[in-house]
Amino acid sequence: MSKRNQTLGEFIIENQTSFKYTSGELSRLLNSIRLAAKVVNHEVNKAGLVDIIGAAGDTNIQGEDQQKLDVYANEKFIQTLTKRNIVCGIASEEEDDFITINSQDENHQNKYVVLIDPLDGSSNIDVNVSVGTIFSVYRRVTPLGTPVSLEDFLQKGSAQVAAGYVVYGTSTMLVYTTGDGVNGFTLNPAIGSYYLSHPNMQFPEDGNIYSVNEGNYLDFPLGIKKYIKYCQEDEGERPYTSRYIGSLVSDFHRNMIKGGIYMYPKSSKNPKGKLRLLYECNPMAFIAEQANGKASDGYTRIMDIEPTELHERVPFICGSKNMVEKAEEFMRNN
Ligand code: AHM
Ligand code: MG
Repeated sequence: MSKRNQTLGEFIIENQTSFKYTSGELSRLLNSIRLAAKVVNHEVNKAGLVDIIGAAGDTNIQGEDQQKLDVYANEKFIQTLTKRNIVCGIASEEEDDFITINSQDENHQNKYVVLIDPLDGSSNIDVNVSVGTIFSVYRRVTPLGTPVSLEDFLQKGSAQVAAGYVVYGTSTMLVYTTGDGVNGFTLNPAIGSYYLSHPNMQFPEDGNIYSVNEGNYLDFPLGIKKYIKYCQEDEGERPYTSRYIGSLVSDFHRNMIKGGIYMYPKSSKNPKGKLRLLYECNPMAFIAEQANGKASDGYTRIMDIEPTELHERVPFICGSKNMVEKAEEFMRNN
């Protein structure tokens, strides 16, 4: 049962028995994410103070400039997750290939794989706008005792056992699900503890916010164009409000609290969509569904898509159920 004034550590321990694989390992895994997020948070907050902002001069596999904090966050999450004998492999948006983890003595006995976008929306750092971390956890499908393999990572979103995000915003929050609802915890920076601040988070069924990069409008599929026009029509609750931060975690977080829809459709610039199925869309879809929302590529439930490669991209429509269904209706009919 969720209680206010409960720390994340207490909540994880109290709720670990409601998780269907009750070995305590998942709790330890969430604890390590909580710790790494605190370290990254500290660094993100210093971004304006120290000479850490700006590109590191490296380009990730997606051909995008990496920011220094991307590199830092990537290292911190990987280090923290590697040390604890829980995770057998990590795939990161910032790494070309997955990382195999095996300590000398445990002979590939770890059960979980983690997929992570260590610092999403990092182009916002230089201008002091919120960024986030997104993570997704699966049980491996290959036998214990063997090295982790690609198929352990290429699982459908519906097989996720946990997912969450951290938003480094006006306050820092960690929001996660283990398939039993969604809870949000706010970091008290003076003490360094996260407190349960948003128990049982739910998307309102309907909303009046739409979030999309309208600069790409001319390239959008007809169904999306017509849905955007529908959002702008003067009828009933409409026109809706347009809000786009350009930081998925922040746009999602606002929409979950206030009711809204986020869209990143395909366009000629991003013919398959921009967002990554494994690091961004699946974890957000799991959280959305656990919070009574919906996530789709316009036609198919995100979590039903069979992944074929680690860095795969998909169109993404996510948010309040009725709004996503309306957008899907426009996609089907156009
Ligand atoms: P990133 O992982 O390189 O940071 O890209 C993902 C981000 C999302 O957070 C955000 O919603 C989207 O890219 C914004 O893209 P655009 O600037 O094309 O609107
Ligand atoms: Mg990202």
